[in-house]
Amino acid sequence: MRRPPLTERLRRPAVVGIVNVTPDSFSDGGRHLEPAVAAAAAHRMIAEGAALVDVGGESTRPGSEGVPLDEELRRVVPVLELLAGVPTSIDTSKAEVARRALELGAELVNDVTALRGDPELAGVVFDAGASLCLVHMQGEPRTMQEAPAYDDVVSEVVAFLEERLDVAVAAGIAEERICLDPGIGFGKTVEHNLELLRRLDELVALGRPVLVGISRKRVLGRLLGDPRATTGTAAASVGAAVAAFERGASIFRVHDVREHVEALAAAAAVSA
Ligand code: HH2
Repeated sequence: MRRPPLTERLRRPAVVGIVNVTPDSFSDGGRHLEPAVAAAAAHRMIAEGAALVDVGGESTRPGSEGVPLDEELRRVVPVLELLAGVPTSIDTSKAEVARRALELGAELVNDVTALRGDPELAGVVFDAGASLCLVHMQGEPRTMQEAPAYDDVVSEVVAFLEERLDVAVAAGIAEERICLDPGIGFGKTVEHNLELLRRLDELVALGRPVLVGISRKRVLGRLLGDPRATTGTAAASVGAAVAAFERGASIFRVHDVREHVEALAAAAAVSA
């Protein structure tokens, strides 16, 4: 029997903990390369209140190159094997990585290419009855921060996600299994990112849960005055997450789980 859609089961606000099994992720690169260390971090995040942990084996930070399939599998499979019974998602654009992860119990595929990277991925998500996160990105990670440009970033991101939602639904994936993500930092200037959060209601209006991933991203360091920052602080991350929550975001992909869970619980109590 197919499980009810994860995107419907997550209570708002839901926190997703990030476990990057990569040597080069911008914030936690190298920390979780040992499977047992990654699994322990995931268990700690769940104990701190994460609804899900997002396991990824390929960095998509600005400037990063792709990772070959074998290497991505080598990184994530042992971690997912250790996480049997823990609610997980897989951060990948590769159909084969998604397929293995779903076999090992992952419930959601988090695809930063929004089904543009691998033509087989939609079928893998459909066959498994999995949930899917569609993310906006202008360009590709290697070059996306070179000169991001939009006429109106919000209407372009909304139109893009609406089109990708149609593509996913046409591939048979139930709309109730899909969440949408404006892709903070994926081909955007500081001002583009802020405008997307300011007008998040326009994305929420598409009727699907909105996921925001701004945790420790460079936009946060830059808005605090360092034009060359490559990361932001946990405190700035929490502030941005609460602001996004107030504008309708439902799911928060974060490194600092306890801080987000507590801050969002307080914000939710105030707005209840
Ligand atoms: N951001 C990153 C990776 N995956 N997925 C979603 N849905 N939304 C995001 O904003 C998002 C994402 C990049 O951040 P991180 O995983 O911390 O770093 P890296 O890509 O360097 O591994």
